[in-house]
Amino acid sequence: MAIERTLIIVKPDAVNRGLAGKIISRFEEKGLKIVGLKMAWLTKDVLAEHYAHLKGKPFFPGLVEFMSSSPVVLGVLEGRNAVEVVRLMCGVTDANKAAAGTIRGDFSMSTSCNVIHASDSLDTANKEIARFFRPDELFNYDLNSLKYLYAPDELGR
Ligand code: IDP
Ligand code: MG
Repeated sequence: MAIERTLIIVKPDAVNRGLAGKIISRFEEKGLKIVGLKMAWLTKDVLAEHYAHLKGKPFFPGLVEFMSSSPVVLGVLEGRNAVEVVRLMCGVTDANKAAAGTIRGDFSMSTSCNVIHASDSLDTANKEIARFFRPDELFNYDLNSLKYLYAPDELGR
């Protein structure tokens, strides 16, 4: 399993409920490296692109309205198998069905206002990172804890 990067968005419900720090902490505690982090107010245009796979669904207009209702926090997380690890940490889309211990399972009861977005595949992650972050907003640096996070043979680079 290679070192991957994935995109997260702390959604408006989480920002407004004061959960942004707590949610980002979970990823740090897990051992994921933050290589990009910023706040932005997403436009309806970029959201239509980001949620293009849902265009035509009855909840689509409400989703775009919700996601553009306040600033969000965007992050790029790096780690071994990061795309799958972060999705597992978030839990399933319908937060009522998300397992306790996952972010959605612990912080939301909604299918729509489910506190966090995470890329669903490596291909999607690459596209989403490029959608929201310029190259100079992403950082390559050594995490001092790296040698305690993985065994030497697990580091594929
Ligand atoms: P994901 O966020 O778990 O990847 P997607 O199917 O990609 O789920 O949907 C994107 C977002 O659209 C969800 O996180 C949620 O905010 C919203 N959404 C998805 N399905 C529904 C629904 O059935 N009703 C209302 N909102 C939904
Ligand atoms: Mg999705």
